[in-house]
Amino acid sequence: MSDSFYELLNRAFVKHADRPCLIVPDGTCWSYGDIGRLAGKIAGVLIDHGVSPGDRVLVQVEKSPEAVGLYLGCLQVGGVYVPINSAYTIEEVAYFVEDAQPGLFVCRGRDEAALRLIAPNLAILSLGADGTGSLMGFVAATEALDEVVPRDASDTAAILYTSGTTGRSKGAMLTNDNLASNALTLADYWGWRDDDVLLHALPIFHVHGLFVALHCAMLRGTAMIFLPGFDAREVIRQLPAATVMMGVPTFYTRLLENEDFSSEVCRNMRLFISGSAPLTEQTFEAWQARTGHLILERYGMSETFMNTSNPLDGQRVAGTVGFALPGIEVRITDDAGEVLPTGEVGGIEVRGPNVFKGYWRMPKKTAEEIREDGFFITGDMGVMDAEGRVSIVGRAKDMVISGGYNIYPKEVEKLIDEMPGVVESAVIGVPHADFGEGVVAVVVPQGEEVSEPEVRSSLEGRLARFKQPKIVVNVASLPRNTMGKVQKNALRKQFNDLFDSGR
Ligand code: MCA
Repeated sequence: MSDSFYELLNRAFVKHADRPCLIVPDGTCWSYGDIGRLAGKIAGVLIDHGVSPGDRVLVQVEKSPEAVGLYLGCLQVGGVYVPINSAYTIEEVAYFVEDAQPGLFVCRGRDEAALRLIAPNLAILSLGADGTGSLMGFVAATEALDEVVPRDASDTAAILYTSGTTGRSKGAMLTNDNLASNALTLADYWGWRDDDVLLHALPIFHVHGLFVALHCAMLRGTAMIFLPGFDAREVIRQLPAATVMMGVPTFYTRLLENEDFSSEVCRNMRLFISGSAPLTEQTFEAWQARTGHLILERYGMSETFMNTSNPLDGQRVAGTVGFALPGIEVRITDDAGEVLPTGEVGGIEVRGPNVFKGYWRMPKKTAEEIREDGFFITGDMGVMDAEGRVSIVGRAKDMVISGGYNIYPKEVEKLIDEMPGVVESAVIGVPHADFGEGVVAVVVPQGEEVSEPEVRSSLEGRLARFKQPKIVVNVASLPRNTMGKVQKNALRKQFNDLFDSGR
């Protein structure tokens, strides 16, 4: 048996073949046997389309059981799975095509024609039946692959793109060992039970929904209520049948806003997990008051999967992300990498089998962010107490987290600065009741003010909607320090209440 992570999953699929795996809202149920067979058939199609071990399979599709099958089929043949956000525009996708150098692109049927224009030589399949080369169409006529193509623990199994401070996305190479070690650790740490039912409403192109959620359930052969996205009413309808939910803080605040949400709805729940963005103490407390449950907050990144977690049984403390997971080391350092005394704020660094092997085709960036002793510099600022409990207090990187998505201001500023009539801009995140942080563009116009619709229309088709500023404000000049650097802290302070003021 090789070190392919798929060996582990496949074993669970065979063992639990008759158990439900994915239950979709119309009641259709895919058993583990069904999902394993679908993966095997998709693996056959991938091989027929020339995918060899190590080849990147770039994927931009909607969430569906078939999309899960595609991920698994890709693992089975030793391909490198590269999922990208379904909200990305064709202009954004062009970057990933160029950077990932995929052997195959699996897309939505509706995007096929545009993709063929930007990448005429790329092998392209649409996932559903709506394209000219339909992957599911081929599945019907393909023999399932039985074996798992052998891979080493250190071979890359997936590349997840994370936006960079320079505006260029970096592909984090995640190995079979990264996937396996974190999945096994989490299923254990969170006490995954044989009768757990996971409510899955997250997207499956990020670590949270794709790896953390799917892997815990799949390793233990437990059912998932598999929703296409987050809709508070549908989640409330489904929650009584679930025992575990994973979500970003926006899930929790939206549920609390709903009058039909009560402790009765949560009667079978044993665990609510939150991550991808800071959970406020206010939400933690409101959740406890309404449901009696303490949300378990944990902390991870695309480059490292999960690093820390509040405990299953011990005390869950609001505003903290808990302890380093078993087998993972976390330290707080100063700029020079020296470990700081307990209680002092510094950079969070992480080492363990969860840490990625580097950025795809960016050895220099990798060397800058992974120290020689193996610690990864996360870019988050934090503090650790005497017990080892970690709290995150800020970010060293200029980044906005909106509804669990990371948005890098540079990428937005670059496009706004290109607009006629704009001298320069600064993009910041300020408190937003729904998304945690909302994107604001502070613009210095050349003459007349630059309006929100003007900014929106110039970004349309170039930048995913979720990254676009929700508010545009005009100012005469940007505040700068003596070195000439824009003082974003001053702007964040100035516009802190912008989303409260009825906009
Ligand atoms: C949607 N919109 C957003 C966001 N999502 N704007 C800002 N921030 C967002 N996160 C905008 C759309 O562009 C659209 O704008 C309008 O809201 C409605 O879009 P819709 O798709 O209907 O939105 P929604 O369904 O209400 O989505 C909100 C959401 C979603 C459910 C919070 O963003 C979501 O599922 N977030 C989870 C992200 C996630 O999984 N993150 C994990 C990554 P317009 O009307 O202008 O078109 S991080 C990770 O994996 C790390 C490692 C970790 O530790 O977990």
